[in-house]
Amino acid sequence: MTKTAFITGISGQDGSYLAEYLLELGYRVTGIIRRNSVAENQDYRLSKLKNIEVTYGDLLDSSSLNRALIKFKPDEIYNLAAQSHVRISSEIPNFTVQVNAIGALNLLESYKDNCSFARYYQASSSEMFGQNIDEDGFQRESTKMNPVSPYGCSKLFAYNISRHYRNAYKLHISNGILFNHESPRRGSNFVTNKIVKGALAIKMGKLAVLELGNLDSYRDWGHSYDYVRAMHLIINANDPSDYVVATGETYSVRDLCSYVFSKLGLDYTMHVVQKEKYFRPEELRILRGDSQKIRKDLGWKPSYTFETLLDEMIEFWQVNL
Ligand code: F7E
Repeated sequence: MTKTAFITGISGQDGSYLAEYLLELGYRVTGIIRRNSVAENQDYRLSKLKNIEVTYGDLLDSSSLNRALIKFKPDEIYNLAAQSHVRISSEIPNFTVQVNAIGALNLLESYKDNCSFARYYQASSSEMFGQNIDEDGFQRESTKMNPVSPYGCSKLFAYNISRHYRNAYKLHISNGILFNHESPRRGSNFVTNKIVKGALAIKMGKLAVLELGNLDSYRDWGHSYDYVRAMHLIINANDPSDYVVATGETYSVRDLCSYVFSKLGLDYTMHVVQKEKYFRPEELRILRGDSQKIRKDLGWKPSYTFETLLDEMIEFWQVNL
């Protein structure tokens, strides 16, 4: 029988990859999109997907969530919607917490009341770990969480309340603790796409210098396509649980600049300047995930490396910039 998936954040990077992947698997794919004053911005990542059903809705509008879940009767619910930019979360902390924390609670309530037969996936984040790192240099499911941004704090609330609903109401609710994941569909104000587009603009003579923030933070970067496959494995596991999804490799922003600029025959040290405005009030220094649990239990592994991810992004923007 055809399964129905319901995705919040369906018009985002992960939502659009997940929608595509589930359509390929034969799912009926549904979701909510927020009203945006510029209509073209609402669903440009979905423009090639013909068979999805979306309705207007918002995590902060419980009535819209109730209506959508009653209408679509999903078997699987993926909560991917969020204010997902960490630095910007310090500029709009209240909004970030409303959407990411209270919004997650609203969706859990609507799910519990209207379709508790479904399975539920909460998009949790490695930002929840903050500076904590185990002695071997990795973060894993058991690592203590101590977030250092409004974004990280809001995600930690959503993570904990999801676990509480799982235990209290015996619901099939799982968290994916996803480390950074990128693609050509990444927003241009996240560092990977900003560097790729910036380096290409410099190469074409359209930009003089690229302004960045901290070049010495380390991140574990994977590809969004690999990570939405992980979401689907997690929601379909026999028992609900929480899983780290990561490559296990870590690189600095400086390494990222060096790779991308040299691919274009440029020396990044000649073109990159650091600007105070792109630094965070409290920087998370290093992320490196141990994803043994999902690899062993669910057979997941990433298909992209740091290099193939960036090569794909460079090739995409070479054609589309
Ligand atoms: O920053 C540094 C910045 O904004 C990565 C989100 O998906 O992953 C993402 O959060 C690093 C940070 O991602 C600039 O300080 C330097 O150390 O690409 P980002 P993020 O903050 O790690 C986690 C797992 C999530 O859950 C989030 O939703 O790059 N950096 N210069 C810069 N970052 C930006 N954005 N812009 C710069 O100019």
